[in-house]
Parts: sequence; structure tokens; C-alpha cells
Amino acid sequence: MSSADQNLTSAVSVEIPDVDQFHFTVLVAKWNREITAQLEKACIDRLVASGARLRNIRIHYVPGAWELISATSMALDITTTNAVICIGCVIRGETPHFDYICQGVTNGLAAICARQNIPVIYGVLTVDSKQQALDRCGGKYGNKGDEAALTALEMMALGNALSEEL
Ligand code: RBF
Repeated sequence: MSSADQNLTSAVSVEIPDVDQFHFTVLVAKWNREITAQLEKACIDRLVASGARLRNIRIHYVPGAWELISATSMALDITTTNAVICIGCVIRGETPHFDYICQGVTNGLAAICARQNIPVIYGVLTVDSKQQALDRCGGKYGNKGDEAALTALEMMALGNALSEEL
């Protein structure tokens, strides 16, 4: 799976009726903040450009990618958000910690997705180097924060379409 072959930003256009009514929760990990700040900005910019109201976008910060799991769970259980967008960046180090965190976050968020119907978007970079991260937060492979926002909007549009079939 290569970012070089996939750039949702150029491939997807999403129109959602009443997008200004939707509430978004954006959870941002503070590790590798230089990267996650760029992902966060692109995500918010895309939501607003798509018609979301700034006041309906709640941004919360967590220490690291690992905490995205419990923060997502909290957001879903405690608030009435319509979508959760998780933003983080895990960069491989010298120890196996990278693998544990990536697997934990991925499995944790997947388990949450499987138990409820609110879109939970995986905007977490898992990369071997800082350069690979830079390439994906506004570099040659686009910005995955922007794509995370588009994905949330597309899933919300799907929810709308499905509910019209009832
Ligand atoms: N969090 C990240 O979001 N990205 C990382 O690259 C990252 N690397 C870590 C490496 C080590 C050795 C440790 C101990 C933690 C790292 N974390 C990272 C933080 C992790 O997501 C979490 O916040 C902490 O483990 C506390 O639960």
C-alpha cells in the first residue's frame, strides 16, 4: 500500500447536505507535533472548506498516538459527535516499541469501529523516518490530514444515504 498511488484529495469530491449541522471531534496526538500540527491544520481547513462550522469542530489533544484509543472511546461515549478523526504520527525508532504502538492503536481503533456506527477515521501516519512523515503532511504525497477529513465527510454522506433508504 503506497501513498504514491493513492491521493484521495484529487480523487474524491464529497457533498453532504446539512454538513453545517454536523459535529466533528478531531483528536490530535502531541508526539511528533511538527507533523501532527500540519495534519491537524489541513484536516480543519478541509472540514471548513466543505461547509462545516468552525464552532462544530472540537479539537482535543492527547499525549501520544496510544491515547487516541481511549480518547476516541471517551468522545463517543460522552459526547454527541457525528465523527471522530484521529490524527497522529508514529515514527520507527531503534526498539520494537513502534510495532507495539502501531498495532495497539490500529487494533484499538478497529475494535471501536466495529462496535458502533459513528465514523472513526484513522489519520495516523506510521512511518520509518521523519522524511516519510513530511512527505505525507503537505509534501510530495499530499496531506493525510486533508484526506482524513474527506474520508469523514464521505462516511457521513454514506450514513445519510443509508438512512434515506429506511
Ligand atoms: N507516540 C506517538 O504518537 N508517536 C511516536 O512515535 C511515539 N513513540 C514512542 C516511543 C516510545 C519508546 C515510547 C515509550 C512512547 C512513544 N509514543 C509515541 C507515546 C505513546 O503513544 C504513548 O503516549 C505513551 O506510551 C504513554 O502511554
